[in-house]
Amino acid sequence: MLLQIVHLTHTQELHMMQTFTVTGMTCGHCEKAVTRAVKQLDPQAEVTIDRTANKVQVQSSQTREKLSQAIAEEGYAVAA
Ligand SMILES: [Cu+2]
Repeated sequence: MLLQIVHLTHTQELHMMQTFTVTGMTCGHCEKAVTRAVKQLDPQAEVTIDRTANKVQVQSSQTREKLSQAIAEEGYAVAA
């Protein structure tokens, strides 16, 4: 029973959707750069970007800190 619960939690973690507010994305190339940065960290990640709203949605098993850092290293400001 306990093992089942642990497994379920792990599965949910793998599919965790995280939303970031990212500023500085001015065109399609920026979207590609952010997507590439996330996928370098996690090739399995699903990235959805709404540039006009400064929203980046990432479905990934990586931690919020690592994803945020990857986007910031690409040269875009990530709100806390
Ligand atoms: Cu651009």
